[in-house]
Amino acid sequence: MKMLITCTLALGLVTADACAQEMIKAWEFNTDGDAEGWGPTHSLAPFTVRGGTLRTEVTGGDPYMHTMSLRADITCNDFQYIELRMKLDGRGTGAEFFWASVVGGARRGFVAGEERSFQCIPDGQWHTYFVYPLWRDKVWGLRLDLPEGDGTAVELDYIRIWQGQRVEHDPRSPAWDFTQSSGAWLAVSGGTHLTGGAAGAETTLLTGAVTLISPVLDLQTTDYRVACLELYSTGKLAGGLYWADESDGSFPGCNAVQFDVPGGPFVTTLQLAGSPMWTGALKRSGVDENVLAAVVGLHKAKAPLGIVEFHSARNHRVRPFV
Ligand SMILES: [Ca+2]
Repeated sequence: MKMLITCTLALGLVTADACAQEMIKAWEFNTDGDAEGWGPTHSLAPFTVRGGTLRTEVTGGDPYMHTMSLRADITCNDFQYIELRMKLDGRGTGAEFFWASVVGGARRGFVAGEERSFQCIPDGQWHTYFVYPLWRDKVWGLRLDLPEGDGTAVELDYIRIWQGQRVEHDPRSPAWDFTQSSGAWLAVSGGTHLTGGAAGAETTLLTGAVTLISPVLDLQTTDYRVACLELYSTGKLAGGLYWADESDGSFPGCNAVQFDVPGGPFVTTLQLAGSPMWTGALKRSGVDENVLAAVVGLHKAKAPLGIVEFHSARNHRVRPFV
């Protein structure tokens, strides 16, 4: 409850325009006996829609349900997200959305690499999750992989796909001003939508971890030596700064610098040059925080500035992130 109140206050800071969004597709499960095109593909039974929700139970390994009832293909962009309201009673916490793409005009099935994982809270209470797939091209099917654990009870109120507010960012610019907008960074899972405000961009953790991902970049790692990270947190965080030479939103686990945040205002400088993994193109950057019930604010403070600040290899301090 406390987290929800904080969320409301944070959202109140953003402009009406930043909230502009449009529903692309929704499965509400409000008609008894109608699963609206979803089926219990693997290790789920029974599978019943009644009283406004879809109920099912995990009966074995790798439980998942899927639909090909999008009807119209979705033309993809980074700012589309899936909203899921779910009650889960079990032990497992890891879930995933997979999507089926249209490749070269042909409809393909679900394949590894076209998925986004998110953490769930299996406490038998209702929770709403926001997941940004960062999918590409066109999508025609959706699959929900549920947490493992025989006997896990699942109740779904709805699954909705939204077109969120689009935010522009020049991929060749490593500079962001979070007091103006989210800078096209996204809280892709585990938190509320990352919104820009007078104090900077902010998200509220809805689960044990939130992952923030930058827009697509077109930079070279060799132009930068360090990252300066500044944030404000209401609690302790264990975090990591990740980078990738692909723009699909997947980050190799070895492409990371870890850090601990004590809570409160926090500024650190992370050494990147010298790491054998800090090489080649920089297409995405991401920050991962693991903590329960904390609010992360990415502040543009008086000085120094920035969430992640890159310094040039040539003169040691140019082109800050913010
Ligand atoms: Ca419903």
